[in-house]
Amino acid sequence: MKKLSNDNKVDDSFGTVVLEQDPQTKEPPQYQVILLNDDYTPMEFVVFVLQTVFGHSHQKSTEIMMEVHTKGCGVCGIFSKEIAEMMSYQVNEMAKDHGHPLLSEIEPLTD
Ligand code: TYC
Repeated sequence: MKKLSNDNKVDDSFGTVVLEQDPQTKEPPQYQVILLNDDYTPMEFVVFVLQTVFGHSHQKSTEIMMEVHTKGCGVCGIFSKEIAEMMSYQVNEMAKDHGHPLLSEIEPLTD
């Protein structure tokens, strides 16, 4: 492959012009914060955590909590790696501080 110009166009030697992403303009990877279900954490506490850590409304927090409760896990939000790590840490620490087994984890978003 040969670089044709500065605007990220590449000739694949079959005469096809392919658009190539400039590494400098590539978006940073994003991460989902996933909340896991358990049998013991009170529903109201999960809603409280979602409102406090993620800033979701009471309505939205209740929807996410019910999704986790019925399906086993659910997405609280999508962030950069550093922010997702911080949010997940806050959830897990809040749960520990209150003696609940509630856990969250982060997972890279693949496109
Ligand atoms: N399953 C819990 C209960 O019945 C509620 C719950 C919801 C716990 C979501 C964790 O991430 C969770 N009390």
